[in-house]
Amino acid sequence: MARPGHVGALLLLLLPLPLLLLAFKTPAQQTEELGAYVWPWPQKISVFPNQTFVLTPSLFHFQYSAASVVQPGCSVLDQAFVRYRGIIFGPGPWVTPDQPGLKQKVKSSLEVFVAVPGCDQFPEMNSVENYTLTLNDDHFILKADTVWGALRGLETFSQLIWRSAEGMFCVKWTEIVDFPRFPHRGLLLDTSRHYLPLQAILETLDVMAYNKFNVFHWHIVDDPSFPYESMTFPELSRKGSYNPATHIYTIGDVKAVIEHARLRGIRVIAEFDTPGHTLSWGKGIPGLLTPCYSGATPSGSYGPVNPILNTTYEFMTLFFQEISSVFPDFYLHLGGDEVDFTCWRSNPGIQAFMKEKGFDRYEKLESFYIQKLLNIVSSYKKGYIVWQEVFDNEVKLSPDTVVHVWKELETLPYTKEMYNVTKAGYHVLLSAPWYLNHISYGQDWQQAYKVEPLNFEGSPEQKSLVIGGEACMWGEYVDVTNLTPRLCPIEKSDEGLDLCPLPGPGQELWQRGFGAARQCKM
Ligand code: CP6
Repeated sequence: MARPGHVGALLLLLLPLPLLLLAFKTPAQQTEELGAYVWPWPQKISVFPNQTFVLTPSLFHFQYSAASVVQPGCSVLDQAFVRYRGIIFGPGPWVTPDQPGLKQKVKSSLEVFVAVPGCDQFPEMNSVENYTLTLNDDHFILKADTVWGALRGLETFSQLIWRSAEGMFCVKWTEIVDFPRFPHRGLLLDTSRHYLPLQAILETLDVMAYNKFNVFHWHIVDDPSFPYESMTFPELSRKGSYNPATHIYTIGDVKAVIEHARLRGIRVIAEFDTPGHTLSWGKGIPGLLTPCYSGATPSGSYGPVNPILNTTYEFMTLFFQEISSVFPDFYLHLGGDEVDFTCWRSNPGIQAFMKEKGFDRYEKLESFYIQKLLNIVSSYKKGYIVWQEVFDNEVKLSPDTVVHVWKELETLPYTKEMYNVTKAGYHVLLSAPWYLNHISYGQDWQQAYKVEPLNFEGSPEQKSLVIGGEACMWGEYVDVTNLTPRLCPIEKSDEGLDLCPLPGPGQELWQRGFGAARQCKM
C-alpha cells in the first residue's frame, strides 16, 4: 500500500505545470509567483505566468454568451459591465496596444454566461455565488449559476488586470473555480451614534463588493438618534433625529441604499433594536418607554420600552408592518441586547405586573416582551436575527432564528456561546472577534484575519449551523470623517504587501487561507 508520501508524490506528477511550481511554497510566495493579487483568495486558482494577454481599453466589452439565459436588459449585469469597465480602465486616455511586433495576444471581450434566470430579484441567504473564470487562448469566459455569482466573478476579473510599464492593460492565462465558504458575510454600520450621509453608505457598499461581502447590517437607530423617517410615525425622526432637516434617511434614501446594494449582490438587513437602546424612540412616541421612579415618584428619566401596556404592542404592530414592507430581505434584525433592568425594577406598575404574572426575574419580563414582538414579526412572514441575550434568556424562538453572538467574556467566551447556540439547534452568526471600531495603535486588524469561525467544540451538524459573520462598525467614535481609515487600514503586512482589504471576516468567510489585497478604492 502506498504511504501518504507516495500518494503525494504521485499527485504532484499529475498536476499541471504551474501548480507543480507552486507546491511547497508559502502563500506569500505563491501570490508573488502567480503575480495575481486577488482578495479574498479564490478556492482554486492556477495562473500560467508566462502567458500574458493584452486588453484593448477602447474596444474591450463584456458580452452575454449566446447560451446564457440572462441577456441584455438584465439590470444587475448591464450596470455591472459599465461599472467594471470604469474600475478596470479608468477614464483614459490609453495607449493603444496595436504596435507591430507585439508578442502578446490581444483580447477585446469577456463572455459572461449565467445558467439560472433572474435579474430583478433581491439576493437572499441561499443565493448561489459560485463562478468559474477561464482566461486562455481559446476563451475569455466567466460562468456562473446566478447573476450574483457573475458579480463575484467580475470583481475577481477586475483584480487580475494590471498595467505594464508601457501602460498596457495585461492579464495572465488564468483559471479560477470559486465559491464562498459561508453564505453570510456582513458589515454592520451604526447610523445612530453618528449620522452617516447617504453617500458614505453607498461608498461603503462599493467597498463591501470589492471584498465580496454580501450583507449590509444597518443598525439604523439607537438611543442617541432616530434618523429613519417612518411613513406611519413621522414624529419618530421629527423628534428623535439629530436634525430632521439634514440628519434623516427618507424613504427615497432607504430605497437608494437597497437598490445600490442589490446591484452589487448585497442584502440589506435593517436592525430596529428593542426593548433596550430605544431612548430616541420615546421623543416621538409618548408613553412608549418605561418611566423610571425614584422612590414613589417618577424621576423624569426613561428606560426600555414599556412591556406591560397594550399600546406598546399596538405601536409595534403598525411600526413593524411598515418595516416589513420597506425592507425586502426575509430577515429583520430585532436586537434584544443589553436590556438594563434598573428602570423596570424602579417602576411600581411593572413590579405589580411581575407579581401578577408570577415572574421571579426580570429576564422573564424581557422574554415576555420579545416573545410578543417575535409573534408580530412572524405574522408578516419575516424571519429574524436577534442578539445573543435573547437566546441566553431562554426566549422561545422559531427554528429559523439566527442568533448573533457578540460578547467575549471570561465567564462566557464566544466559542462557548457558539457551542451552546448550535447545540440548541439554532443558526448562528459571529461578530465577537470582529469589532472594527476598536482600535489600538499598531496592526491589531491582523487578529481579525486569524479567527477561524468553526474553532469551537461541536459536532459537524453544529458547525453546519454557522451561517457566517459580521464585522461591526459601532458608531460611538466613528463618523463620516474616520469611517474610511477604520474600514481600510493601509499598512504593510508581515509578508511585505500593501494591505487594504476590509479586515474582519472577508477572507475567513470566503475561504480560509492567505490572500493578497488591493486598495479600497475609496
Ligand atoms: N450598541 C448596541 C453597541 C453594542 C451593542 N448594542 C456593543 C457594545 C459593546 C461592544 C460591542 C457592541 N455599541 N446597540 C451590543 C450588541 Cl464590545
